[in-house]
Amino acid sequence: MTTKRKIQTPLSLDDDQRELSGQAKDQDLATITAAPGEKLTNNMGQAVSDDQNSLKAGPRGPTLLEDFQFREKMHHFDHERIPERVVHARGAGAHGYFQAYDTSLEQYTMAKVLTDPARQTPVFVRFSTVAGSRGSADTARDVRGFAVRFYTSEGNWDIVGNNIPVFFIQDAIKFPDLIHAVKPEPHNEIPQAASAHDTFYDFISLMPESMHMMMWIHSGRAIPRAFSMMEGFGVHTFRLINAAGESHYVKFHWKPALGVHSLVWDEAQKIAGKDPDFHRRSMFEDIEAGRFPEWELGLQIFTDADADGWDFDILDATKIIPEDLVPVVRVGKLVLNRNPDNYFTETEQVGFNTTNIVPGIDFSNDPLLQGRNFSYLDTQLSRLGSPNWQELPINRPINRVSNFQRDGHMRTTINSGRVSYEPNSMGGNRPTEVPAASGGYVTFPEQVNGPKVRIRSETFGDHYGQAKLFWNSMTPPEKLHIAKSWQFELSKVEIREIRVRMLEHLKQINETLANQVALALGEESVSNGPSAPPSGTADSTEEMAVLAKAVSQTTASGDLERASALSMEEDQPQLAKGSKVAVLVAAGIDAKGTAALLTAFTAAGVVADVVGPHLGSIKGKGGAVQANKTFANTDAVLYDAVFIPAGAESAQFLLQQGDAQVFINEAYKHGKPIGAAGEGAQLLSGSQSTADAERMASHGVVTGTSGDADRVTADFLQALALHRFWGRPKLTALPA
Ligand code: HDE
Repeated sequence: MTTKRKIQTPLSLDDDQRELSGQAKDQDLATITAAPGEKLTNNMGQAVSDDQNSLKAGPRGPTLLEDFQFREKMHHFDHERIPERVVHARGAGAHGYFQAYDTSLEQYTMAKVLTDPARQTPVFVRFSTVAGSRGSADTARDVRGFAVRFYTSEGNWDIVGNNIPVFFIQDAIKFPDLIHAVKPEPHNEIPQAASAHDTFYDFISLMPESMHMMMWIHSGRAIPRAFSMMEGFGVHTFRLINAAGESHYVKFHWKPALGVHSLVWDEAQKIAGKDPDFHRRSMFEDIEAGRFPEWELGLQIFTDADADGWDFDILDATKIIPEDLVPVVRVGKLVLNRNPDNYFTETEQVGFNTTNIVPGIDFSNDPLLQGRNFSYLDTQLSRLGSPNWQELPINRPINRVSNFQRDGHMRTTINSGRVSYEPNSMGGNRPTEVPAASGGYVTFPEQVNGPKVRIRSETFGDHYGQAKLFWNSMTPPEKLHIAKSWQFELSKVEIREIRVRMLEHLKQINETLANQVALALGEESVSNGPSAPPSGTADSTEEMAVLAKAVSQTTASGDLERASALSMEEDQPQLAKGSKVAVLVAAGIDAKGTAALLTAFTAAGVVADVVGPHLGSIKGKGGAVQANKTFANTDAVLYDAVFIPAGAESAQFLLQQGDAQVFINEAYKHGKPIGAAGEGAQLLSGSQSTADAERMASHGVVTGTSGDADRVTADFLQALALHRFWGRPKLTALPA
């Protein structure tokens, strides 16, 4: 028996659509799950009797051309791959829904998806990196794509956004150059999914408009901890249009329920080897386990009159509108609650398109957006191979599609009748145009008047003001990581002139930062301004202290010195929820204490892996614990924290294990909470020592006797909510 499950919303067709497409009712768009006893067939539906041996002239003879079963199977296999996306090739997606809050947005927009709180609009979201190929690692330093498709009753609406609110370039005509520069170099196809190479910085060093984006790229934003811990941004200014046809400008934001968190660069690089699927795996597992990723949609709504007072142009995608100037109003919730059934047919074949909009939403004249509006439709033709790509299940809108378009490669809709043109008298002139009052899409009639010119507006001219604002808005640890990232990337650039040009740009942003980077590149200071001790030769607290004082004079930001919501360490919800902890065990572990710990973790929404010398049952005091990971198959970089339960025998065993020591050292070095109960604390050595337990607890190293287990667990969960502790003693000196 064949089990066919109809693909769930948004992909199911209503009866009208079926009739229109001519597809039989329970045959179309079925998800096939092989049932017990299911027959194997070829693609023509013939039952296959032997799928092990090709047809030969005798047992040792040549394979025959007549073997149509073999040829069909091989033909399909030979053509299984489609071109990967020219950018954003590496990605992962999920289904879910969006529901608006009751915020009376009708005064701004007639888009029902935003105004009707009773509706749950189905969505498909795809996250991605930009530069790497389809098989590259998730944790590359890169901006993340954050593309959301709403399957609204008025048609598909796509916000094809990123996790960084600005972009490298101001005009779409520079996009092919940017991507050529960042992709692997053409002569040797090196490096994969990395921007730290000559051609990228050659281009960037000649494009000062990219410097604001480059500051974000060198921050933790470009190495997120999880998709569910990233913000999303529509980047461009769009328009909201109300029923009276009035326009307001809008910027779209996605605010994650778990707050914004990042990896550090050392972790990101190690994870790329230990688990290149780190991000896609955790989203998949979270959704399977019912820990659904959530965001709120935020809007910054403003008018031309507001914008007149600002010293930057709202059409320039290299600028943010600081939330201090226009607050973000939260208007609805996005929940991802279903994994795709099949990666290829859903996540790979989804074709997002910036021109997918619905009545109530419109474009601005941002020249980057205008260029994208050509590119997305165009690119689907070469990637998905046919102008009928919109008929693929993942790309179909949920409402009925009815027009006079016909034919083309892989057309699946079967339009009946003789009429495929308009106007006609033979078909009753159906389908018929829809007036605006009844929901027909009408472009906002903006008055446009000007000479045809190839010119960059003078209002796009300030390239450093908001880069300075971003720098000023960082906490000292964030500044430290930004400085280190610049040191790393520029040190990989082989041509000195390019490195020196980059230092000149950094000098425009902040002299202390530039000096700090210059030191690592073996260059003279760019100015007589302050510089900190070189990285690696001192404790990072000294470096942070110098960078903390480094503040720039900003412009292009409404006279703000610093802006809220840019730092990932401030203004964030303090939640242990969503964290992942490694619990290190060995024979003799306090089994009861470990069980209580795991129960407390589950209650707090914290996920735990029990890491032991082998998988399965590990005998402990008062019972056994089950290890689901081993020291050989996992690593500290894959966790947010580490905990060592009590147990004299287990502590003695783990002390002899180099792997366990490295685990703890790495967690310490990466600023992660460490918890230890009873004898478990014996594993903390040297700088992590418990001599001054109170002081170490303030640095996120929580210890206590096994009798004090509840307090230790509670303090550890509190430390988890703070995520990282960068002021730890001897962080730089630790070998890990
Ligand atoms: Fe894209 N971009 N882009 N981009 N972009 C594509 O479309 C392009 C830009 C973004 O998960 C391509 O279907 C141009 C900004 C995301 O499937 C292509 C320009 C932002 C995704 C394309 C930009 C984005 C893409 C490649 C400069 C954030 C992945 C495959 C004018 C606001 C969507 C495809 C997915 C993908 C062109 C700049 C976001 C070639 C010409 C700015 C999230 O059409």
